[in-house]
Amino acid sequence: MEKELNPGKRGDVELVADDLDEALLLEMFRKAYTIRRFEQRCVELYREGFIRGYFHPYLGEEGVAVGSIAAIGRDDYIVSTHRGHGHCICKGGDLKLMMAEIMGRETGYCNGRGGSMHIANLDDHNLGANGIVGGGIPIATGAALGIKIKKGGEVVLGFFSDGAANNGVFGESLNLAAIFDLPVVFVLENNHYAVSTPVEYSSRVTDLARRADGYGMPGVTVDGNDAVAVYLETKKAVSRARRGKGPTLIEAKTYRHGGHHVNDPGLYMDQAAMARWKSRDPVDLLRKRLNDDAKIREIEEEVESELAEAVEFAKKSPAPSVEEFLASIEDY
Ligand SMILES: Cc1ncc(C[n+]2csc(CCOP(=O)(O)OP(=O)(O)O)c2C)c(N)n1
Repeated sequence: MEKELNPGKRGDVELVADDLDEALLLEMFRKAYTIRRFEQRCVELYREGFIRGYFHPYLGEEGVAVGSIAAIGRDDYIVSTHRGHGHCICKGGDLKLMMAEIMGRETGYCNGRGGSMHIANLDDHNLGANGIVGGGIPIATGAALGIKIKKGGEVVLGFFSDGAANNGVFGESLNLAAIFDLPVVFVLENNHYAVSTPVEYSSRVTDLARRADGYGMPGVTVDGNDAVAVYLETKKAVSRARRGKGPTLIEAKTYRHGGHHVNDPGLYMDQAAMARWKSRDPVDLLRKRLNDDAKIREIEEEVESELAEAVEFAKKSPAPSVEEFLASIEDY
């Protein structure tokens, strides 16, 4: 298991925000800032015609990926969603390979054939994003079942959103995970909309963590814009999973900064709610927790140059060839 950033502060003693050391907070800030800038740059590249197909920004939701993935180690697994760039970056994704994949280039994570919604990276134990809404929930459960059968010590974080929580696989997966005490944490990113359908319309119970009761597992609602709050809750759930006590459902409440995908102006969104959530921007909240302005500037500059390199790399990379594509189909 990789060295923890907060050694000695685990176990049965409950962590509080003040226990977090500066190195961990700086790392969280770096990740949040990277997701923010990576996606802002992708939106520009989309408008310039370098990215085609769908692109679902995670802008505004960064606190969930940053906080939850900081609470697991390199050997632990994640399963992502169609809005998955943040998860991928936090699990160690290489910006060059991500950018190349999103631009459909041969050098990308899936040789440019998966695009934005299908980035997977087994080296980082990232079991992949998924264009099927809810499709990742049983994958996370299956991975946790595999770990249990092999008597491994890893845990799985399974990400999905409020719309996905209304799919049938949600019930089947949570029930199975509960009865077998599987080492999985279900991270429900409640961004309040499934495309244009508000959660108040699709569910009578809008605190979706309450659904955990029906499956016999802890359910907790957390402020998804506060990466530290997400980290602390995930740490508890991960510790429980590692002790063989089974799954937890964490509902992280958050809000998209715009429409469902890059071409959706999101006119149906509640603008007052949007302004409230934006006033508690996840990247700014992390920045405010840090005291070292010089270090913050240094991180921002490093991220900017890493991002510029990634864009350059992707732009210079070739598109996949038709011959190779056809050969790869024959390999199946
Ligand atoms: C099984 C399935 N049904 C429908 C769709 C079309 N679709 C794509 S995204 C989406 C909304 C998903 O909402 P939610 O789970 O809340 O995720 P969010 O986009 O809010 O992150 C839908 C219905 C799909 N991709 N897969």
